[in-house]
Amino acid sequence: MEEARRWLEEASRIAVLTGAGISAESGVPTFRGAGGLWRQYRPEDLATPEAFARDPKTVWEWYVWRRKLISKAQPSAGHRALVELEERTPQFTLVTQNVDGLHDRAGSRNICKLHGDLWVVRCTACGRETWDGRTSFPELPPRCECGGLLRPAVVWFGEPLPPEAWQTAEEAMSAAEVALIVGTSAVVYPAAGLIPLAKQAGAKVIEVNLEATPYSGIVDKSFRGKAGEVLPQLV
Ligand code: BJW
Ligand code: ZN
Repeated sequence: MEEARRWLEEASRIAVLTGAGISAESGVPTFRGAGGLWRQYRPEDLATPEAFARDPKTVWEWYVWRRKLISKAQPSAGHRALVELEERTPQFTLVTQNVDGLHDRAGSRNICKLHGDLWVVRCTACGRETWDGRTSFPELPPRCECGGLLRPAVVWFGEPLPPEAWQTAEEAMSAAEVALIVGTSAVVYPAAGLIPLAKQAGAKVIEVNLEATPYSGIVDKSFRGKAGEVLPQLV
């Protein structure tokens, strides 16, 4: 712990990668593991363009359920510790796979959203993107002014990541002296590939997770614990 604390204190370039685990203590269910199911569906079966094409109403019902839940949730001690780390670090990039907006609400600034944003909708016909904070809709699926179906502006399986966000993430991870990986199962690519990328580029890699991940063996320090408990100790 002491050594990892010192790495974070002395580094002037830090990149962080977060996943659903950092929001678990805010009461937002993770995708995999206990509590990952919604009704009888697995997230992997809902977070696809095929599921949306087949049954947009059910996919939207899942997103509306999550919107309601997240709108009532508060950022956790883990989110807040990353704000503090950002404030004292000259070059800091927070790369997140999360779409919940809790890093924004905690006060993080330099956020790179790899999988989009739950609070943004995109028209499947005209492509227009707008911020949309509603937690209930008069009809599902909701429609754009142009008449087209709206979808959440998130990245589903089989879809490309936003190229600009991906480039920023790769650059930040390759340039980092310390990479901090928090609350991700590290099984979804290309995001998980940022971990070996940082390591190969020479960063000290610190992992914080309740459980072991496929990369626990290659990182420099692996802390098994809750983000909301470990991060405040590290920062
Ligand atoms: C705690 C905690 C606490 C709990 N404290 N810790 C290479 C190999 C194999 C497959 C592929 C590959 N490259 C691409 C693929 C295919 C696919 C993929 O990765 N599949 C694998 C699953 C096999 N990837 C894609 O399809 C990606 N696109 C792509 O590759 O495009 C290529 C392309 C190019 C050009 C044209 C077209 C295509 C897209 C991936 C999109 C992922 N989308 C989702 C949904 C987002 C929207 C939404 O939220 O609704 O993103 S899926 C879901 O998984 C979500 C998450 O961001 C993502 C990662 O999950 P995460 O965050 O790691 O959460 P969990 O639940 O898995 O883990 C939580 C962790 O927290 C656990 O480890 C716990 O222990 C821990 N934890 N409480 C600390 N308190
Ligand atoms: Zn439209």
